[in-house]
Amino acid sequence: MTSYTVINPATEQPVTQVEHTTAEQTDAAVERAARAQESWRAVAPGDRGRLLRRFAEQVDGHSAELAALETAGSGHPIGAATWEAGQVRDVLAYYAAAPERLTGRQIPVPGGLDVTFKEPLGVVGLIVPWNFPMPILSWGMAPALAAGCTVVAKPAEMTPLTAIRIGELALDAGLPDGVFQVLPGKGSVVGQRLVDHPLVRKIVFTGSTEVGQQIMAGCARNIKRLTLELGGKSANIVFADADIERAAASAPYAVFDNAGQDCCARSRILVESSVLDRFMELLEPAVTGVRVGDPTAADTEMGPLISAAHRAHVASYVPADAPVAFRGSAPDGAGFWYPPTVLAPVAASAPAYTEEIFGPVVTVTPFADEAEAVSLANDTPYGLSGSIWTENVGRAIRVARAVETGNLSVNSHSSVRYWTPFGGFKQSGLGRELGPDAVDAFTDVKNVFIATN
Ligand code: TAP
Repeated sequence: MTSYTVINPATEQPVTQVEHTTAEQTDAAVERAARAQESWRAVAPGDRGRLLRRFAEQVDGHSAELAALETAGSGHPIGAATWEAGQVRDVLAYYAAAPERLTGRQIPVPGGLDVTFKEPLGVVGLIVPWNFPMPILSWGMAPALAAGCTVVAKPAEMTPLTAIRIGELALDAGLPDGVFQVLPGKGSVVGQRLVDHPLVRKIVFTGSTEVGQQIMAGCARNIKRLTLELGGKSANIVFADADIERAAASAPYAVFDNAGQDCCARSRILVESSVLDRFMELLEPAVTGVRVGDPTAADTEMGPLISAAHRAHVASYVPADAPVAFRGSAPDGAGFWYPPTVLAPVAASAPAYTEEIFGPVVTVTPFADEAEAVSLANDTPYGLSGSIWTENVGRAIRVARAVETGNLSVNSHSSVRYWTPFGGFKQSGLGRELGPDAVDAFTDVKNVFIATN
């Protein structure tokens, strides 16, 4: 059996060693999940809700421990990691109310009665990336469990620690054996087996568009249900009539959150030409003011990148002749540090402008008018997120409707609320997570006609 040494990205020191799950162990876990599903779906709705609330309480009671694990294993600043553990608790508590609301319909038909049932799909395979190990795990896990599905989760190879601990907390909360299992290991082994195994009825995948394409092809073999949350190259559009001070102060947090390792990162700032100079003047202190450093310190805003290889990848977007307008700071010495970096002016063909960087690098591009802003924002195969800054409410709505992306904020850089739907347009994904309807994605509708004559 092989194993993986989890490395602290801020110190480059080993944290712990985690054994890889094999393909045979993955099959055994899927079979256990399929057996557990028979009884889990039969648990009375109120009791299923109660168990999920207890699971939320367990997470809440261990949130400091989970946050510290994430800081050590993923380099997230402790403040952010604490929020992420709270997100798992809140998502579980939100979907704990769903089992008692999984209602079907009664449809008028001649000669009888027609009713529909929302039946749980069965075993769900949940494949999670390394950038937000806790929240993304919870977004699939909680509604699937609420629907009466059982879940086999595969965390990213580099960041398995919090998922493993959350799996233990599920058992402590009283979830029956086999209802929620966490299998650390490789995507090419555990992830692939979840995609291929006929007893896994749905895959929830969050990760790169390239791997998402392979997974979609794999799911086609068994007509497996699929949710895909993929990459992004989102725009932050600043109009001349906006509150430019607020727009500039917020812009670093729209892209450098989690060191830019964020699918919703607004990594292209588009600014109306007439206010470009003023915006850049205001952006510089906002960028240099981002507190980058020791992720265990309470006031740190940005930590390191996940690995040396990822840092080299991010750095490749900023070659020696790159048009660096200004950059923030980053510690020297051990740790996979990279400073917040602003590139301007950039060519429309520059990889930093066209590709998802997944690091703290942002480009700034001017536009002449609303039509050009929309056209630039849409000139990408992705469509996940974005922001619009304007004081004109008509324009805000017009542009929000015109930008081909799933999640937009006006005069804000916020991205995800667990009680509103989240997901991508175009190559950023398929299906929606979160919000009041997310449980439906883990059920199939069964239609039953009962003759009365
Ligand atoms: P990927 O390399 O695509 O990996 C994501 C997950 O898939 C990991 O658990 C990985 O396992 C697994 N995997 C890899 N190959 C697989 C295969 N052949 N079959 C099944 N599973 C496989 O992405 P990443 O680098 O971890 O994450 C970054 C990407 O995720 C970015 O593009 C980012 O935009 C996207 N992302 C999107 C969202 C949303 S909500 N849209 C949120 C976060 C991240 P290993 O760890 O073993 O490789």
